[in-house]
Amino acid sequence: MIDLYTWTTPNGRKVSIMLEEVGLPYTAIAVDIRSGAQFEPAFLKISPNNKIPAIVDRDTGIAMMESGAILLYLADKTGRLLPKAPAAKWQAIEWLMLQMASVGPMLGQTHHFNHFNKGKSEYAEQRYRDETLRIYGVLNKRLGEEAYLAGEYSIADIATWPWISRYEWQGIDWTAYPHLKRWYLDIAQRPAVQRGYDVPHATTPIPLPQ
Ligand SMILES: N[C@@H](CCC(=O)N[C@@H](CS)C(=O)NCC(=O)O)C(=O)O
Repeated sequence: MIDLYTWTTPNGRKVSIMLEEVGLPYTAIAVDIRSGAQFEPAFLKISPNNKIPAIVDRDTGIAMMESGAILLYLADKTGRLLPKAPAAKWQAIEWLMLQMASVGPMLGQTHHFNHFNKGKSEYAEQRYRDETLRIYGVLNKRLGEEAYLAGEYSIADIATWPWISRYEWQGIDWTAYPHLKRWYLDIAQRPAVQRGYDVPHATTPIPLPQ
């Protein structure tokens, strides 16, 4: 049994989608980051950087923060969604690291400056919009070559997809990204993704570009 501390954000959804995909039993514990619940001392013991997601694996007693590390842990625990062949395995880790280092942090800045705080800084809006479009281009190119980021569906896709699901906040015109759109819509059809998206509670339906 896994305790998942989460909220309705892309980073939280990565882990609920993974848990749904591998079928591990888990309890979702809502940490409302709008009300400051991430700063509660009990939560900080599990997640010292005061961010969701975090897990406690009651089978092993292991507590973890950082979604990329958690995805690797769950893949290792279940033997699922990290390819076994060395080349594909390292590709999955490579694209997972790109998600953690670039996709999440840069698109997150776009949400901050271009969605929530428009008009505060023209420079930051331009900078993060350009970087978001550049990253969309990198992903689109890769997905024009492979069906999924590491060839087969893996934790790299699970880490990246929830960030792309915020494309409306990022002001994306899909015309330039047909391969990324195909991948996004394909993953959106997966029942485990649909269930994981609604954890810890349902918000709006998964957005689907035309
Ligand atoms: N690198 C972290 C980022 C986690 C993160 O940024 N979580 C956000 C929600 S998506 C959060 O908990 N923010 C609360 C805060 O910063 O106080 C991960 O991938 O787990």
